Amino acid sequence: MQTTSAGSRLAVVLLLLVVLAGTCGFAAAPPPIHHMAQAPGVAASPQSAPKSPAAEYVPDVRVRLRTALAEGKLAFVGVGGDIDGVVNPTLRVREGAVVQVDLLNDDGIEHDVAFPDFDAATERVAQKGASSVTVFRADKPGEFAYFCSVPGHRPAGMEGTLIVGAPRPAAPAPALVSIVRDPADLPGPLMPRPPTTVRIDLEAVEVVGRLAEDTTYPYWTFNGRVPGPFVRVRVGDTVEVHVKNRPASRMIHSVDFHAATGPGGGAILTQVPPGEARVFTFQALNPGLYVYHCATPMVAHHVTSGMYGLILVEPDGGLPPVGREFYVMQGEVYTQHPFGQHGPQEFSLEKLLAERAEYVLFNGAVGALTQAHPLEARVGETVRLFFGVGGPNYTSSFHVIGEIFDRVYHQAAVTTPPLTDVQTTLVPAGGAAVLELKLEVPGRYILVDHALARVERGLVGFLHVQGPENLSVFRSGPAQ
Ligand SMILES: [Cu+2]
Repeated sequence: MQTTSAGSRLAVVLLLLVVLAGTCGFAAAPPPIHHMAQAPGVAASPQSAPKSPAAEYVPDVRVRLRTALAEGKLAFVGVGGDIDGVVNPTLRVREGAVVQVDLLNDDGIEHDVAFPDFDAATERVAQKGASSVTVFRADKPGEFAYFCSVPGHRPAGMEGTLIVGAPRPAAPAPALVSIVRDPADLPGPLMPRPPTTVRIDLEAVEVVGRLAEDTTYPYWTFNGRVPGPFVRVRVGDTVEVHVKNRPASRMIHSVDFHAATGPGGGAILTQVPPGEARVFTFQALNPGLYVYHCATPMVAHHVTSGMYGLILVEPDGGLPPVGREFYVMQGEVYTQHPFGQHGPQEFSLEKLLAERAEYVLFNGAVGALTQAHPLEARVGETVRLFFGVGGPNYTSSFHVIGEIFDRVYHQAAVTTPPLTDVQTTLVPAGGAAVLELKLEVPGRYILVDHALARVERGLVGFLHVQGPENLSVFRSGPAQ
């Protein structure tokens, strides 16, 4: 056991290094290290060579366990998902999955959790409330033990089974409503024209939608999606905003356009009870990219529920042409149960007021920009991201792993020359930025808030870039 433990710690250190390198974007293509250090005296099998989980960045499976002392016995107890509350839960993962295990010390006794068949273990943690994490690839099928490696704890009850193989045939999942806005769903640049009147229709839709795998949340939306529709007008245009509230709604809703000049941005004129409609009109005096959001008390509750979007007021002559444009917004969700809990989730006012989000999301749901709608582009294109933060509370340190923003219209000030060559840009709650990237190298780039703990709460997106390799810009191995 000692040799395994030493190997495991080395493995954890190596993993951390590799993961950190990948995180900060300075890692070249991962060197061919085995993903786990071998226990001393164990030869690496040739076919198990380069499979660094760091390349995955986001684990395929995340398991959370807490330690517990009950009736004189020690145990692990599952947290969230299918294993919530289960003592020494049986963990099932598919072969090849990158598995992250979070261990929370909940009894104040020193523990770890070890998966010796995968040379993986967490650090030992002794203080109640302390945590440790291990990551490994489940690279062989079968049934394996996991347990606490502190002497005496396994016989005292701290052990369970990890099954690696074909997933259990799942009961047919109920069709969950998606509220995700496709980031490619936005109108194109406006043709040159004199100022005109533009009509916008917003409908408040309260809908139980998919928040994460097997998890739902009572969203409040504009037009059924998060964020609401992307609105595009030209400076000088007159904007006529029609706000409808579905008869089935339980709440009053409204809209505050940051692009409007006038009290409340329209909020006072648009408080609309269920089944009714309101109209207000503003002239778009200032070019820029602006947030709009519901402004009915409690405003933060309406915003966290999904009621935000962006309006672009194009400057005279529009923005310079680019290959593709995308629409992405960041927001937080405050649920009573912790991140990862399956089933219907309910809102927590206490967590909202404490600004302790359980979920932090791009375009409304976990997986919105990784599974449902990754951004797709080609080498040689310049892409423009219209990025906004609905919030309601968190500022974003927005970053694309593996890329550099060639131009940043900081604070979405499109009438000021853009900053050039920026790694990470701050976008405040209720603010936006216009970001441009020239794509030189194919591969998968990762949209994050560089407050990276938020990745663990769902805040991650992919930008897939197809096209020929560009070895003079980026290559494995030495220069030639
Ligand atoms: Cu509302």
